[in-house]
Amino acid sequence: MAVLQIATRPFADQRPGTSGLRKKVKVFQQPHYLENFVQSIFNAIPDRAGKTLVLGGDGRFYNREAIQVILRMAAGNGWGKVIVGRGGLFSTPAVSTVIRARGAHGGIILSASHNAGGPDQDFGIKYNTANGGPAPEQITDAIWTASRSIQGYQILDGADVDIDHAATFWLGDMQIEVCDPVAEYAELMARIFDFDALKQLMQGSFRMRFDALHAITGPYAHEIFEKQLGAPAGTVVNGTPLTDFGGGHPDPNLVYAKPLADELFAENAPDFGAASDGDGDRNMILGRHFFVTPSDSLAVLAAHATAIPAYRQGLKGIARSMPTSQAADVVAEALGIAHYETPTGWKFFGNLLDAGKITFCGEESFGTGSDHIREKDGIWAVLAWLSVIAHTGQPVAEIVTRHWQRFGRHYYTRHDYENLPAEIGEQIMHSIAAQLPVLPGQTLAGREILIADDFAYADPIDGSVSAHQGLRLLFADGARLIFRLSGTGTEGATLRIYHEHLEKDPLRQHQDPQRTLRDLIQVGRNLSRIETLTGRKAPTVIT
Ligand code: VG1
Ligand code: CO
Repeated sequence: MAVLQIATRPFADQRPGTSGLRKKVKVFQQPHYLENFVQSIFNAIPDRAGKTLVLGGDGRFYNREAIQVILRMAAGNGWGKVIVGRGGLFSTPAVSTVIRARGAHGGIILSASHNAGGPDQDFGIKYNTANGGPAPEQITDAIWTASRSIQGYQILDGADVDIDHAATFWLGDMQIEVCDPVAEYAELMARIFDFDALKQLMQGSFRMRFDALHAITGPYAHEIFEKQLGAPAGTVVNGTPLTDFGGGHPDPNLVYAKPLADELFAENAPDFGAASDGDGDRNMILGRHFFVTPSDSLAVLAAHATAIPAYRQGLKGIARSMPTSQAADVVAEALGIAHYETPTGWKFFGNLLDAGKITFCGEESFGTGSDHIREKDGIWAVLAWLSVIAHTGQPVAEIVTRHWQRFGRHYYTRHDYENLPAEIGEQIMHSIAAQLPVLPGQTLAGREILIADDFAYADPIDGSVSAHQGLRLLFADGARLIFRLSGTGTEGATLRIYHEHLEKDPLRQHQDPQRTLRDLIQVGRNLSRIETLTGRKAPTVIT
């Protein structure tokens, strides 16, 4: 089979964001668009010859077509072998697992995560390196640079291959292994957790519901929760991946996973509810009549980590992204272990995990994970919670309430203003940035501002510096107010405003966060001038 050299021209908009390149499907369907980006990835990995690549996606619209193109391009670019999930499917955590287990050189994940799917919705592509984690900024920058000067790409001249049956075969000089996307991941989970203890929990009166939101975690959840742990059939709902996720947003929060939330807040609710996102790396945890914020979830899991066999020796350290609440820091201090604050995006945890500085890490955006792989991991978080429940014998609400009594409650909320005109988003950030020098010392809503800055991160392992990672106001009483623009959207700009306030008094730990934080919320609205500039009276999404 011949390798074709196809001439092309650069597209100006192939800069990877917080997590890969995300665009409308229609953008990816332009002639050469997908090929240009894939070739740019390959060009940024000059030592790929003869190496193994892992490939799969969350099953969204355009997944299957893209897989075939990437297989032919991998064969045309000298890769030795591609391991592809059956049906072209792999969750993000499973790709990370397989890269590590097989010693692969890297992986390509096709997903726009929690963004909607379908012909008029979003598609995405991200590259993970040999440690199983998202490519660090040096590599995403190299991909972007390559995309701006690309003149051609190499692709094998051939027909589509069968990706629907587990088998190993050749495509030109490259081997393709079509494998079960679930098996290796499920084996890893069984090594981390005490499946016998979890089976016992499922055999009692405990009832759980897992909503896969018609996205990738369905097959993983059916296998692990129902088949291996023995939860009754029907525990997993919306468990078949659909190309358009059933028309919804596969985003596990109270807004987009409303049916699950409604069920958990109804009379006779199950004991436990959880959901994951499009590509399976996010998680939402609910108890009966109780929502666990992702920031609290990280802190609670850290406090109870030794209940899980893989972490019985204790944690080395904990990291959280900057906008995530400081709840995990308090636990780290109590445990006498280090804690780190990184920019938003899982790629910034990679070096800390590889260097053995941290065991757990998390983000406020429903992301929790550990050093078992190099991605956040939705199913892992659910198994971790089930382990804590099995170990303590307490309901979710009690576990969290006791945690607050001991460590204080970090009231937390994020307000998103989606789909703003891009210039307005920039204008808001610039004008807040311009005020930063004069804010320290001022008192807003009765709180004194200690520090106001533009967050920059110096990676403690490789010394690389990432600037402009969010504008922060740190108050004397420990409260924080943070402004960022999203790096994952495909339309306009999304302004995220993060609010946090620590309450140590147990008698005041049971209020509505929107009420407790309303003064900070008002300061955020005033400083951003969101209403004046956009007319928006309320955020699009509150989490
Ligand atoms: C968002 C979240 C961030 C997360 C990223 C990818 O990014 O805020 O915490 O790492 O999505 O998650 P942004 O730039 O839009 O705020 V996923 O599940 O899309 O891989
Ligand atoms: Co995701």
